[in-house]
Amino acid sequence: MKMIEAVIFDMDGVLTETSKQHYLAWKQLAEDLGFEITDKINEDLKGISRLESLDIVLRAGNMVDKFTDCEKNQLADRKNLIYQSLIKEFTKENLSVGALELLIALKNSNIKIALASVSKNAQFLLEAMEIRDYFDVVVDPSEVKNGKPAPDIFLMAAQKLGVEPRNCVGIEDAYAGVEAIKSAGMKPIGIGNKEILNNCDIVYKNLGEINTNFIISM
Ligand code: B16
Ligand code: MG
Repeated sequence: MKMIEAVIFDMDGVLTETSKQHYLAWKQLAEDLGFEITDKINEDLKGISRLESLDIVLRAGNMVDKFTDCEKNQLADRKNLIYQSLIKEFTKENLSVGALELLIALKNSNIKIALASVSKNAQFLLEAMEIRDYFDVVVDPSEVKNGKPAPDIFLMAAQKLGVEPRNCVGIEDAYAGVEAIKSAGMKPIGIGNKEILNNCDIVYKNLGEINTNFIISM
């Protein structure tokens, strides 16, 4: 029987806790537009692309039809500038608990590693947190047609790695991300809250709880 050959990671909420900074940036943008968002919206934004997230935020302020596509792009750029100012001093200290140890253990077990983040800031974070060299493949989200929950980004990662999807494990913090992993025919591991990630059988609080031998035998 073939065992797991590759692990495909999500970035935000898995390798680092940037969902907080994404939320704070959206909150700031909403305030600039004259409305409030609460952290209840946070789960809906996880794993969702920048422009799709903007629509979710604008809907919360009943403003979704108030802007042209060009204006929406400008608003998304504004949010991104706020987000980038919040992550500009990130270092390896901002890696999630157990992230570095898991990457090292996977490398030592000859498991391939890829990144399947829809964030256009993921490359910056890989470099800033000094983990780029662990990744055999980093998918460029601008090459991917359909965002999560579509399987596209995970399938592209597997294809670039040269590994069959059924021999891949995907690790995600977002409900939409777990759906993407499952639709890709891969095995999902959730990071976060079991009640929120109720579409995933295996959910850990953080990467530090994951045993590499368990992954290999999945
Ligand atoms: P950016 P992931 C996702 O990253 C975030 O979860 C989501 O909140 C964000 O809107 C999206 O990236 C796009 O990010 O605006 O930086 O391109 O979870 O797929 O690593
Ligand atoms: Mg995520």
